[in-house]
Amino acid sequence: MAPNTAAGEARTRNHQALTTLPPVKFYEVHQREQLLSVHPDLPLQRMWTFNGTVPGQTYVARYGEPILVRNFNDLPNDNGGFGIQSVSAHLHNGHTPSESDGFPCDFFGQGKFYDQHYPNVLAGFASSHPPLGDIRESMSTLWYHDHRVDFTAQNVYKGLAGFYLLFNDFDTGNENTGFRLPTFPDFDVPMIFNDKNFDPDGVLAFDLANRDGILGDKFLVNGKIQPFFEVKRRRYRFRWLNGGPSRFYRFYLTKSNLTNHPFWIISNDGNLLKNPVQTTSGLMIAVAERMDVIVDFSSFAAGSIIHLENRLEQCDGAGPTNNILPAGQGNKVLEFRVVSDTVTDNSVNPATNPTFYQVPTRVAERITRCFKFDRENGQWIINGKLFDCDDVRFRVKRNTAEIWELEGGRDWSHPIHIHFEEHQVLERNRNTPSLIERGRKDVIRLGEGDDVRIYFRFRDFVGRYPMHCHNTIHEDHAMMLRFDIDDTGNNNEDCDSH
Ligand SMILES: [Cu+2]
Repeated sequence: MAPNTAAGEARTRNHQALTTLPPVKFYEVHQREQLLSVHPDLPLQRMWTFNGTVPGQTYVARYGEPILVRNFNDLPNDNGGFGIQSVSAHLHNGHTPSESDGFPCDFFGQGKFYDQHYPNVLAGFASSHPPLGDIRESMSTLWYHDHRVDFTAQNVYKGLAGFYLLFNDFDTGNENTGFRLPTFPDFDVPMIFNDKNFDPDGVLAFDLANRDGILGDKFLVNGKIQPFFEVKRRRYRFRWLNGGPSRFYRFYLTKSNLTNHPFWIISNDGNLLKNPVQTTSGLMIAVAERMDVIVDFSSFAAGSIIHLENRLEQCDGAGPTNNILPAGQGNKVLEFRVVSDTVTDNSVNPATNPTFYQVPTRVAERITRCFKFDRENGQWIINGKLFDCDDVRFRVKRNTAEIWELEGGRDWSHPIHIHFEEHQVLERNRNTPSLIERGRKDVIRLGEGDDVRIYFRFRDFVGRYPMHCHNTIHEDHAMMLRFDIDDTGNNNEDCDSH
């Protein structure tokens, strides 16, 4: 399906699957400036939005129901000091044909629009597991954000991000059916975390000279600075997303007596784990990672206050120090206030060890490729090179499996995101990964000198996709590469080539 350039469409490549997976819902989205409050004590901020809100509208999507989003660029001429008025919206980590994926170089300017087709199909639907795919590869919590090459950090910092939730017959959004996870939206609440800086006049500020990573001193949840949230005495599902730009979090639920309230992790990067994993020692979230958790407030009396607290020390863009601050001395990002309503709770109790999805079995890989993430002359490189839109670093043969070995540099941490398919973490520093990391993921955390082996398949669609650091400052300076999926493949960047 060709682009409608006469009408102002900026898409340059044909839709791969619009006729085979026709959309059943249509959305019109206007990316535009909107004056929004981040805190009652600060002036209204000139945020860049999807349809007027930060975060942008939450998509409630279902497997088997393709949608089409028509994205208009209505951004203003005056950028207020940072941000660029051309955009490419990426759905992270949809199984999306390349031309709709929001490839960083598919950006388009003011007055244009771009049609993005989200098929909402399981990976493998047209290859390994026809016709519907493998239910174990279901995603739940996705997000979308601007991905404009060289300007992603600025544009997302200005507000261009939102949630995209995918449901199916098991993860239904209703606690009386399927896996019986807490009902959306009353007890299933997406939360995006950002840290930002404001100038002495209280206006949102972005340091254009910083190439290491921007740390903010104000902590925002869903676009508000350190808000409160009233909860009932029951279980909730929270979908925690680190929206960046650069900080790593380790979240604890701190009670007023400074002890921890344990909670359950059920999903990593939108992939439900095999079983819930309880934590009493917090939960680390790198930029772009999503962690779905179950928190049970039923043991608290009405009037109780619990803080969501980031206790991970981080002093600069290099990454966290890995010191854990004492309870009560971290960043109190959000205040939960328990209210007295008695409510029924039909959601599954994670302590009963329900089973969600097993990790699919592997097939033999065609090739192992190696990638080293490093720093050179104040820029960020992968295997010695900066990002270039036209440089196809390697070609993946469609419907084959690959192993990638990712190696971190000295002194720096990088959350690495690979578009399109989820990977399985086989080894981290030659050890079996933790229970939380053992599922499927799309962001891999590279701590100082870490090396990880990941496995994935590349199925169904062809075209260009990126791998990049999701510390968006690193990404923009230019820790990213382009790979293409086609029906031939090549062996570039294999482990023997460098
Ligand atoms: Cu990085």
